[in-house]
Amino acid sequence: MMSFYMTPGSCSTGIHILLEELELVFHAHVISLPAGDNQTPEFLAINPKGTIPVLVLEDGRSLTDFVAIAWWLAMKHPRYELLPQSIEDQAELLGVMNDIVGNIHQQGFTRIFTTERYCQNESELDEIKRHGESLVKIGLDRIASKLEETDGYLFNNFSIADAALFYVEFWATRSNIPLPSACQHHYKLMLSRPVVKQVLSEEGYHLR
Ligand SMILES: N[C@@H](CCC(=O)N[C@@H](CS)C(=O)NCC(=O)O)C(=O)O
Repeated sequence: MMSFYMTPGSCSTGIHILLEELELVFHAHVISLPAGDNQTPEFLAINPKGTIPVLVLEDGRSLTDFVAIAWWLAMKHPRYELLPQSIEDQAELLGVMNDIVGNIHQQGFTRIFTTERYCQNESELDEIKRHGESLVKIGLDRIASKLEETDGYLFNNFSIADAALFYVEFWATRSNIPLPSACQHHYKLMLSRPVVKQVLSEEGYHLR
């Protein structure tokens, strides 16, 4: 069986959604980031970068990083059509996912959630948080422009990119960062998917 290393309410929620959309059977290992579970020798042997999500395949190989895991899941299960048809659209999708994970998450939200990592001294905390919020807003506006060209989901039909967008929208709503209206619509559309509600509930979030 595959093993999935995850933290409730983190970026791994997006991969959790994809695993459930694909109706896959896996063993879930909860990693507590505040407790430092991601820095233990056991975890670093699985992912030397010390990050979640990680998907360990049945042959023992570890897949790390959101975009790589999501892409592997989609390619491995083509029947579920989690990628757009043309390779040009697929390439564009990878660019959008890199923007979400690389910029909105790793440049923006990390400054909000782990502000101390960016500080030389405490007086900089507020400024760094505000910088993070501004990067998140700019990034979400960029994604909203893409959403305005389509019919709800980023590439018309539900794809792996929507799972990435969902987790940053989820974080934005919980951090009181307003979503642009196209993202609000996308967020509601995602919440209307039974799997998304189920995953949030399994991870301890009961949204009404
Ligand atoms: N490049 C990784 C980064 C993922 C990431 O930053 N995950 C966070 C949780 S949302 C994490 O593991 N943080 C632990 C740390 O940075 O120490 C990916 O794309 O999956």
